[in-house]
Amino acid sequence: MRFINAKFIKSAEKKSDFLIDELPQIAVVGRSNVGKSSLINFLTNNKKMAKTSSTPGRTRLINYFNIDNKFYIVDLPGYGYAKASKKTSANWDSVMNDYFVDNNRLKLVMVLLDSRHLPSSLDQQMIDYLVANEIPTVLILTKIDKISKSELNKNIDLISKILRYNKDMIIPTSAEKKLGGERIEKMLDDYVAQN
Ligand SMILES: Nc1nc2c(ncn2[C@@H]2O[C@H](COP(=O)(O)OP(=O)(O)O)[C@@H](O)[C@H]2O)c(=O)[nH]1
Ligand SMILES: [Mg+2]
Repeated sequence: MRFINAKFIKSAEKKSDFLIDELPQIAVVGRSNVGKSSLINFLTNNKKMAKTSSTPGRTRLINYFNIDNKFYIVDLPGYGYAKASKKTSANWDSVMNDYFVDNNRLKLVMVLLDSRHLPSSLDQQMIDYLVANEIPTVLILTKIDKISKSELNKNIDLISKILRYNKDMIIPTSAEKKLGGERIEKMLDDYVAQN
């Protein structure tokens, strides 16, 4: 791993807590339980960096991780948690909207999708929203250790067609088996360097 020094900086619950400084930000989104925290732990090579949980929906905060004093990885609250109340969902929408709109520090959003499944309507909505707001995105497929190579290739084809993403913007990963990290790092380096 080429990310040497990763550090948790802070959590934010609302707009007034947001971290704004000169460093670029790369955000991570996806439904609850897709593997956001595990991916961050994998990329930072620290099992405790972002809390992973088998109880979905518990991470309701925006968490900022400083990577080598070059950029932040921003772990955003997961969507689609069935047991979340209406009030919680409405609050989620408004905090996410606050985060995404007019955020000139935000350079890229990694949208995580479970490699075993086709994108849900919530995934589609998330992507449509980001595209409408002209925010660059890449798709990160998680948990590829749970499917065969041929199923994975089939799903990459389908996801590429359904969501209309070029395959070089779809990165298959496994936090469990530590696969795909180098491709992500290279891409993040490029985004941070260009912007
Ligand atoms: N087999 C496997 N399990 C994973 C992988 N990534 C995450 N998980 C599991 O999926 C569950 C949810 O992961 P978590 O990172 O907490 O998801 P989050 O809610 O999106 O932050 C946990 O039980 C993880 O251990 C992976 O690459 N492979
Ligand atoms: Mg999490």
